[in-house]
Amino acid sequence: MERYAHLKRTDAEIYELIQQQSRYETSTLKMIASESYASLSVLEACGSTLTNKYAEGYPNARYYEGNEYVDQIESLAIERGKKLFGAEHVNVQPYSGSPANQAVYLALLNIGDKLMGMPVTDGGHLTHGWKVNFSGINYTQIPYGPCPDTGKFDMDKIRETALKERPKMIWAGATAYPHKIEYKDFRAIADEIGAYLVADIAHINALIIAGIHPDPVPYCDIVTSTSHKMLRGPRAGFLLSKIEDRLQANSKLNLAQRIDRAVFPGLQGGPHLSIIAAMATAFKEAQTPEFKDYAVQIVKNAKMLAESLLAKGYTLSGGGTDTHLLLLDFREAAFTGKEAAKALAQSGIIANFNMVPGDRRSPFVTSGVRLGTPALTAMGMREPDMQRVADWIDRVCRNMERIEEHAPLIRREIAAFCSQFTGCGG
Ligand code: DSN
Repeated sequence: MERYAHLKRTDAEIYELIQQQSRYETSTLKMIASESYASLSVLEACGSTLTNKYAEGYPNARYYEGNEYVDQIESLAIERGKKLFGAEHVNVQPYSGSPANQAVYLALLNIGDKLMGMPVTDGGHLTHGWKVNFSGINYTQIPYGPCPDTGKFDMDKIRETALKERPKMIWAGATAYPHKIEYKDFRAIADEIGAYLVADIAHINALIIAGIHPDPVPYCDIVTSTSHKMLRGPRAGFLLSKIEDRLQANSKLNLAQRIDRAVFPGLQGGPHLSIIAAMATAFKEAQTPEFKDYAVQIVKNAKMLAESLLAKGYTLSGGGTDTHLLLLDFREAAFTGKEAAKALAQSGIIANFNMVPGDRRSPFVTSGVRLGTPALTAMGMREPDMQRVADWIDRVCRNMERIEEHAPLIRREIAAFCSQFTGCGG
């Protein structure tokens, strides 16, 4: 049967918009660093009849009857997650990354407590204590970030801040940091002040799975993640943790129990079972050699893109990348990050404007553009393709003042180029 056959018949408007979005994505260069493509198997599980079921609670301890099969599905997701990450405890119920992070606060902190995290403007996430987010409204963020001159963390400076402020928890994680995060160093600081260490690996989980990025699991009390982004799973979140609480050995509930209680009933009601099934599928796919190749290629592609842009005279925050993303630094340019992102999108290169270390422009316009390679890698692109991508980016940036004239031609070239790649799942 034709895919989406029923939807096409009963809701042609939504069907057509989905088709258009799908065609748009596959005929442009999807370079938003937090996006990739879920496999068809993951999409099928997301669209399954499991969406009809309520199962508040956890496997074998539900508040509803009729969960024999969904218990098996959630248990499978948990077991696969444990194996994939080497974690003692896994919770697969968070609706997404932000609710997963919310559960961490509920499990570890009291309202008003101090935590150390990176402001959004330094490459952190909203939920790491940003002032307009619940995490900044209810808790006290002690900020840290990369040095404006090097674009990298200065661990001595981070330690100094931690010793002075003594936060109860430290976030190690980012949405716009192109370098490796050394969890071991963060753990040493956390140990000195008796703080919890929590990693948010939403952006880099596939690199950790492939063994090409330091592994947070041995060093962190809790690790949070999304299952979409480079993991290529459903739009959801999950939590990995130790079972015992190393800072409160005598507490009535251990760490794993506190995490589970924070997710349900603390924050959420019924788990999204179709999504949990899709997460189990994504965890299975992530154990294959093909997935590891994909993760390794993401970084090779990012490095080649960085090299090609540097060779053309562009400035990259931190001088390049060790991960899946790079930050084009337009602090000295006549145009803003926002103007560049718009011109790139008009030309078929979809990215987002982003603050860069030392940015003097406002977060609403910024001086940077964040570029990521997961989706292009999932489509099947390799290093030589990145050189072509760099050429197009360069053409857009060199012709900002006459972009209306140049964009249609570049966009047609990119659409023809993208049509050669079939690995995008959708
Ligand atoms: N919004 C995501 C990103 O683009 O980095 C993080 O959750």
